[in-house]
Amino acid sequence: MVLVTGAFGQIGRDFMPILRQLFGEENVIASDVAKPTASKLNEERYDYDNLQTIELDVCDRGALKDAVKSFKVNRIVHLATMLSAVGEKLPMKAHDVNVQGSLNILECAREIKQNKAFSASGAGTAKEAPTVASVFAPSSIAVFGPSTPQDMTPDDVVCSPTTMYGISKLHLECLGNYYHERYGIDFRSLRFPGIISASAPGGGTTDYVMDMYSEALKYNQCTSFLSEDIELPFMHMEDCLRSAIELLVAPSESLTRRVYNVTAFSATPREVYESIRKFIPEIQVQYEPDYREEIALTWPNSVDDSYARRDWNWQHTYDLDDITKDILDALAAERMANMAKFR
Ligand code: VAH
Repeated sequence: MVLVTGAFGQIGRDFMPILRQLFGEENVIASDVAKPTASKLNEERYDYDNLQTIELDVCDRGALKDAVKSFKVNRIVHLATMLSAVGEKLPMKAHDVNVQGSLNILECAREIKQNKAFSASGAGTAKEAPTVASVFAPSSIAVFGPSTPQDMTPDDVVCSPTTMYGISKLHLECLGNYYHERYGIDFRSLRFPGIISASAPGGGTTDYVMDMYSEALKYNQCTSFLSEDIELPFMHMEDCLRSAIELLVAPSESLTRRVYNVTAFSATPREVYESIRKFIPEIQVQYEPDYREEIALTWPNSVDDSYARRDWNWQHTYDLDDITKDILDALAAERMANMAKFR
């Protein structure tokens, strides 16, 4: 059984159908700190049927262990996290969820593996020992800090993050490597750039792009909370999910590391504006930097993901204009569907 934490978050909601297809609908259980209501599931058009869902707080190790045991979990996709901007507003909460939560997840993975070894030795009473646990948990380019080279930042470089989110993701990476080396846990992680998807819940610094798209469509004008020349790496949600699956199923012997940089392209708010203008020519833009600019300035302008492209043949497919067209079309279709509902 595959346990997904944060299943109703930005990545989780789009990842669930793919994981159910890969592992079998009956072998994936969706968990989140609060189950979405039926109306939210319907309203947000989650295309899941007969989905097993449980309410699970990753900060509650006892509840996690109970869930792992009762559902015979043998693989964990750990997506529960608090993003950068909200993490700077609530740093202690972000530490609980991102740091304590990740430790709890890896401890569960260690016990799964221990039980398997215990029952395989015949000494235990466990009848059906789960297979070897493996954990996929996203990291982020937020692990890099202002002292890291900001152009084509490599995988192996000094990471001195200056946000609670970045600190917690660096902790996840170090802990994942520790549990891999010491306990043999098959931990895999990707340092995601800004992920652009129509389902962005907000709370991220890179979500300025989604704000620009949705405002452009509604008002023919948009505002960026970052200055026009702040360059950051990005990828489309579909590239994000495909990279996660490709790493999840990559043969272990092809991997030269547990954590990989991945990206598709880099862009500035001005380039996002110019891309929108190709589809909405009359669009106007304002740049109103806020506290999130300080966060963005500590991150790379671009990252080098050549190890991912070499070890497991990573290739991105969406560039900026592809994303702009895809998201504007998706938002326009959503508006039409909502208008039809109220006719
Ligand atoms: C955030 N979308 O903005 C996330 C991401 C690189 C940024 O991790 O917090």
